[in-house]
Amino acid sequence: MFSEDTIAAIATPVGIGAIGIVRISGVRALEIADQIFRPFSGVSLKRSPSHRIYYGYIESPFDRQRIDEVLTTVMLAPKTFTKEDVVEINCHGGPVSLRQTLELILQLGARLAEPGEFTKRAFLNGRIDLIQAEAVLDVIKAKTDRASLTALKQLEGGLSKTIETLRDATLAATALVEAFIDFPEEDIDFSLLNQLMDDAQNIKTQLVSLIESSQSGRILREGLKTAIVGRPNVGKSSLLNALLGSDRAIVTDIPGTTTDVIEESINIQGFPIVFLDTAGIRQASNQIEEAGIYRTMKVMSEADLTLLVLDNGAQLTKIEQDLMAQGQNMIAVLNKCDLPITLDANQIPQSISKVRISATKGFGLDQLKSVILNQIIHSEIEGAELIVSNVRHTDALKRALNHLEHFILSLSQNLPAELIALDLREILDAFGEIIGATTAEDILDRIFSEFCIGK
Ligand SMILES: Nc1nc2c(ncn2[C@@H]2O[C@H](COP(=O)(O)OP(=O)(O)OP(=O)(O)O)[C@@H](O)[C@H]2O)c(=O)[nH]1
Ligand SMILES: [Mg+2]
Repeated sequence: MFSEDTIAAIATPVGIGAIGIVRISGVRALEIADQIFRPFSGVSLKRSPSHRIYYGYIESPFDRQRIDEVLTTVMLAPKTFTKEDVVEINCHGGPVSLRQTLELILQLGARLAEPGEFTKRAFLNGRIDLIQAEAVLDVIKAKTDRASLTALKQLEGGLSKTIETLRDATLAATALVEAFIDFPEEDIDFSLLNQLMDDAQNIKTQLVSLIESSQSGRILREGLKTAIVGRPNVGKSSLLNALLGSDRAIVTDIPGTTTDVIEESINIQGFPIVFLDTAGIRQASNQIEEAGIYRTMKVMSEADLTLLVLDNGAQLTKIEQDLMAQGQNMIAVLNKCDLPITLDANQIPQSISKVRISATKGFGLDQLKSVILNQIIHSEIEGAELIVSNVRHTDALKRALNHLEHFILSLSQNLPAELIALDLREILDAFGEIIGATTAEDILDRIFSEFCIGK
């Protein structure tokens, strides 16, 4: 792609920092920068070597007003992020000099970049594929070291390579099947059919393992949604506060203190865990409470994991037993273990893990954290090379798998080649969509609009 216009944006966050960067990309990047940059060396950027940093001033070409003392980096195409000419101006990190510098650049004919437009150009100019473009966003948004590492691996192209290989294998199979369409039945070589079946099974194995990795991938990306539920006053908010190590939620000895959902994240061994403290469940005594309990049930139904907090100093109630009966992915947290024990733990179903804690005294919390991790995170995530962490990718992979299974079935039933070729084309489309070879414009727009301006 060759883009006519030159784009510019402030690439660093709003606010005050040691430095702030204005980035320009496009054919006019150097010409525009030369009009506002007064280099100490006196040599214009156009005549200076690429991939170097130059010291000087930003000055308005209109009234000679000096705006900032800066370091300017020149990067000539094609060895740049966008594969276009790029100039980056490192200003002092105050909002005024950054804004004034950007305004001058825009007055001189650059256009303000849209969110993600630099990355979009990198993609459209073939420097990175769509998986890598999305990984750029994931690196930026990663909540923990581990999530960042997974995104970096995708940026390096690991997943891209795997999808490319699968796509090539499907392409080879398509060529074979299409040859069958052109040849009369008697000429068909049956060993080729067997070969086709083997190849399809191979692709399937890889697809299944990629799809399996996506559960852990989603957790790395978005965090494990963990609902904290239970009767009023059992210590749900105390537990949230203990896990966070701060007094985030209001705790009182009045039942019904929490009326809305409180969401906070912590990092357990590199996994972001999002805790949702909820209103206690009981027969509601007013509308606010009723609405709160309704939300609790909703949060629980959408969560990856539920911590059912129980009061160790009380008998199990009917509500709690009902919750345990329907609870999937549930951990029973027996709280207030610093007080005398009344609760009969044998009444808790075997299938539910039990952890004894005291939220206020702080014991049992480490054990709870490790039970949380064990419950959800499959061991294969440790050191796993490839993790699919993007819902868009997972959906396309699932679509490919459906068609592949249909293909395998059709092949085993000796259905006409024309028919089975259709499935292969759908699989090719799905792979193409993931890497961006056949992705519709509106999907691209949606992906890049999630970025911030300047990236
Ligand atoms: N002894 C003891 N008291 C606790 C413990 N955890 C919580 N409490 C007390 O139990 C009372 C209720 O605690 P909360 O954390 O507000 O309970 P909750 O489940 O959030 O209650 P609601 O928001 O009303 O549903 C407070 O007085 C806490 O100090 C514990 O481990 N041991
Ligand atoms: Mg509470």
